[in-house]
Amino acid sequence: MSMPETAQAAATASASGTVEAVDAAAKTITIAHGPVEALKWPAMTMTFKAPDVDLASVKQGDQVEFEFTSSGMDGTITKITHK
Ligand SMILES: [Cu+2]
Repeated sequence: MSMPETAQAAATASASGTVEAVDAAAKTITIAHGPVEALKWPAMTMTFKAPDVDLASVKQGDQVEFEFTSSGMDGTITKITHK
């Protein structure tokens, strides 16, 4: 199955890292993540939007793997699982 690539502004990538903070009110998760080769990102700590994630399922210190879409340095997590 192939997805049409028309109008696909956002890139999808996956990464793993450690949860540094969860903000349930803002619906964001801050993660210290490893390098993301697909996007040529170095390892860093950044805050991702997570509007569709069950934030009760993650907490500070969790080791996670996650998928996200990015538009520049603006990332939105679409899926997150514990390692
Ligand atoms: Cu980053």
